[in-house]
Amino acid sequence: MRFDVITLFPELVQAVTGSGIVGRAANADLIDLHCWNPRDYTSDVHRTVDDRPYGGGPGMVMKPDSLITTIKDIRALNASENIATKVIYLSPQGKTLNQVAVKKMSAEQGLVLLCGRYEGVDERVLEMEVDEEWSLGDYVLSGGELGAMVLIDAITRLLPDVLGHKDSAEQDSFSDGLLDYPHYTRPEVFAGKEIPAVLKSGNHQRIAKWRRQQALGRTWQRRPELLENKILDAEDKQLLRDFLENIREIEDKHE
Ligand code: 9D3
Repeated sequence: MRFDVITLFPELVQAVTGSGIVGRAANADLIDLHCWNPRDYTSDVHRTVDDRPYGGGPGMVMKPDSLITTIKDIRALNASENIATKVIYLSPQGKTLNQVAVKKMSAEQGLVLLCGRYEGVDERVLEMEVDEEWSLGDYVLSGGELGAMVLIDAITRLLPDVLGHKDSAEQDSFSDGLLDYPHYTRPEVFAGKEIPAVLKSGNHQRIAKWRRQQALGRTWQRRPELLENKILDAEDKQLLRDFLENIREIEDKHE
């Protein structure tokens, strides 16, 4: 998969390939990350990429000309290599990113990730060249670079051959819309706290059921909206009922 990132801070974005799973994927040529600095597409001596907003107000806006030229250059290069291209703008006005959207993006051949700085990008660039607009969530960042890095990370780990099949992306809790179950490792007793006995039972069916029950119960407690559109089979329903009955017993004991 090819990522072309348009950014005033290429060294920041390149850091995503510096370590971990994305680093390994880049070294194995499973992904190809290129950064494009719109400053290199300016023609004035000051290499100006921003200007004051029409209508007044605070802050600056990214000028359209160098951004359009950059995108056209990327499109031409991708076309010459028969790479289909989708252009994504990271912005607070976009839909909030989720795993379903990430999964769809992972099927693309090439993604152009446009990162804004200042107050954002001249709206005509979005009308002319942008296919999708995505946000990380409802809080204020200083630019789109972290969004691009988040996308590169989340997409890369879904690509064929990036993860070993053992901890494959299929096993991720979010791929079936539930939160994860709790994890434990040695020592068996830490600060006086024991691990759940079932995890030492050696009964893999019981362990799998317990984990499923924990995933269902924690999702119900912490992110109930995730269960709203989810169809639970009879076994899941019973596991959740038992989980809820259990916490009620524990709550009663504390009264
Ligand atoms: C304080 C500036 N705000 C005025 C009301 C608007 C604003 C402009 C530009 C807020 C943030 C930004 C820069 N943010 C991004 O480019 C961005 C972002 C974000 O801020 N939050 C969540 N996801 C994203 S993706 C890109």
